[in-house]
Amino acid sequence: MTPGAPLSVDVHLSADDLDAALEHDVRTGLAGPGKSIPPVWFYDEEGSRLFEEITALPEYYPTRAERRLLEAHAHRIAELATADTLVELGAGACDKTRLLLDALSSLGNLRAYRPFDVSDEFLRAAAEGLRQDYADLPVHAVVGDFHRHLDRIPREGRRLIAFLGGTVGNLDPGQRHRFLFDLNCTMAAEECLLLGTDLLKDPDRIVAAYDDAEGVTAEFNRNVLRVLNHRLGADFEPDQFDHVAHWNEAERWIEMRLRSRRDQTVAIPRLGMEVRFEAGEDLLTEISAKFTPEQVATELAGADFVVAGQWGAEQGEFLLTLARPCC
Ligand code: AVJ
Repeated sequence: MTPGAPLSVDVHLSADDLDAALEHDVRTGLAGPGKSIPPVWFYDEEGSRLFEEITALPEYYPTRAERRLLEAHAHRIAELATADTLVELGAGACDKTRLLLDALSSLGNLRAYRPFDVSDEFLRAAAEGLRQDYADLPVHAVVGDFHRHLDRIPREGRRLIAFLGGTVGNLDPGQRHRFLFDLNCTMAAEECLLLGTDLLKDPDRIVAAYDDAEGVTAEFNRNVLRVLNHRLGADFEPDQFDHVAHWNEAERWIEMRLRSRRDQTVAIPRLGMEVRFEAGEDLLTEISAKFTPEQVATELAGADFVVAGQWGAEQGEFLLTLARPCC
């Protein structure tokens, strides 16, 4: 451990809580027809590594587009937010975090960084990485699930809460409303939310981003089956499922699916379950919604936020929106 400013980790989600959540998701998602599993289970060590690989693919534009927007506008965002604490929900992308930390610290305001994530190990690694360059910055990590523990994030300081990467698009409209509204309830009037969302564009480009030529996304998708094998003793054969990236035009979201190549039965002994798949039957593993700038503003307004700034609408690739609670 490097000496320097304090590092603390508050754990609101134990290994047992995670096991219980996985069990619940598998029982409700795999029992009947219309099978699905929430995307949070993609991200074991291998899944996180595959996601990092995805972000470097030529087809996967969102990460680069968001980084360019932060490079161009982080300073302005920091001026508008005048925050002394950066809270990051889903602390994945350290290089993007650094752009925000640098902008806040160049204004002389920065006092603390609070990454929030479901993975304890991941948070510790990210915090350690940052300490090389921000030796004096106190890091207070919080381990939790953003459907349940938003209210456990300490309210200390004047916070900028960043939710980047377009991850809010993995929630359906009802879940998004609830998430934004719950978040709003934890915020002081002068605090800001910085939200990253992928923009609606040519469906061919969107589909390519989720079905790359090298097949990295296909491996990322199948990896969720390996996670179920490791954690629940299931006997999924990942190569008996095809990767599908389907553009749902009506809902304006990408659906990632795993399509059974044949009739097969998968045993999940730890849950006493046997799951039957017919040939061609799909398991829905992720939705990733694409937005217009107006829609983002409308959804934020529906959760009692007002927009203080939007960046990226002209380029049409990706959007950053800064918002404040309105009352
Ligand atoms: C980081 C969750 C936003 O939805 O684009 C990448 C995850 N899935 N390729 C996304 C992902 C397939 C990504 N998020």
